[in-house]
Amino acid sequence: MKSIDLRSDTVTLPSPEMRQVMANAEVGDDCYGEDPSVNALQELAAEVTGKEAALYCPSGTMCNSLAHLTHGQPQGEVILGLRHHTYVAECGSAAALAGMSYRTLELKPNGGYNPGDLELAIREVDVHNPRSCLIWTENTFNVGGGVVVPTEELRQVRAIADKHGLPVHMDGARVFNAATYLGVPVKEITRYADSVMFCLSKGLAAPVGSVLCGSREFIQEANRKRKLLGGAMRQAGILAAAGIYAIRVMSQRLQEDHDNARLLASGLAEIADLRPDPTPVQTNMVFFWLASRRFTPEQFTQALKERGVLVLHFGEGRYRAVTHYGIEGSDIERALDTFREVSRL
Ligand code: TLP
Repeated sequence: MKSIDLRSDTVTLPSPEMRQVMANAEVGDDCYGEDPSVNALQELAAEVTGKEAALYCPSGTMCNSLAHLTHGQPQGEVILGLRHHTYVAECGSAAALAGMSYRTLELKPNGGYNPGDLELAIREVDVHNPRSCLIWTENTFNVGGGVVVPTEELRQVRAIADKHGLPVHMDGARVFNAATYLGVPVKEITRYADSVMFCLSKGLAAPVGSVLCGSREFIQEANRKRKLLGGAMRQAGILAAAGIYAIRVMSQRLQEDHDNARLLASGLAEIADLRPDPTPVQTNMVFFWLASRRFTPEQFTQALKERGVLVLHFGEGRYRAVTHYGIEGSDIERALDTFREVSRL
């Protein structure tokens, strides 16, 4: 029986067509800038995000680390949300790698900052203070429920950043989901940030990789840091070719994932013991709570797993199910049957 893996959209497998494109990719040594497929991916990523240049990296975490390293400096400070992925799930990279401290703020449910908090978080220039170096945004906002940060919020952040001469980075791991939800081109969202990273290996279903985009100067410097981190690859075009296919083809099917997520959320809402997050589902993520104390999180996820459904426990009795390529409407129906069965145990 097919297992229905809803733990993340990172579990997607390449389609037969994507594998074909990879097999036929033209390659070269990317450290000499000679891999035509990597170059083509970087040009496409820059065009899609409306930036001058782009850099292909092994992971989203590395792209975000490069943003910390390139915008930041030792004794600097990055301003970010308490529940932003780079703070909660990237091993403290700004501190560990870039020598910076974190100024964390509570975010609004829509993933935006309270403008007053943001202004106050920016340090005065004083010998005692860390230097404010960077304002972070994340879109879609993962832990916030996969919500799309409203454009007005991004505009406000941009205005405050400009007032204080600070750069803005967008962790756009799932910015194609945000663009699908809003029905706008990706560049309409990324225009409010100086740099943006997006992941090819999540909803876009490529096996590996993320892209960091920004000004030519920024990317040139980030390229040096990528070398430092050991992220410079050689015949990476085999992977980059999958990335091009992901952007061109796989980005067109994300609405299907969003529809499936809504179907799942409305089914879960009917099941006793389960409480969906109050924020309505916008993209491909469904968060819910287990109200009953009959199961520990381990018992609950195990009972589902034994019946072929995988979800992720996000801590404190909150769970996440993510829809993605490979999950069909019929899988959602089967997953709901399984949730009903487990809730009757
Ligand atoms: N997120 C993964 C896990 O780390 C939880 C997931 O399954 O959602 N930014 C955001 C917003 C992310 O959600 C992730 C990965 C990353 C960055 C890091 O990307 P990778 O995994 O490519 O390093």
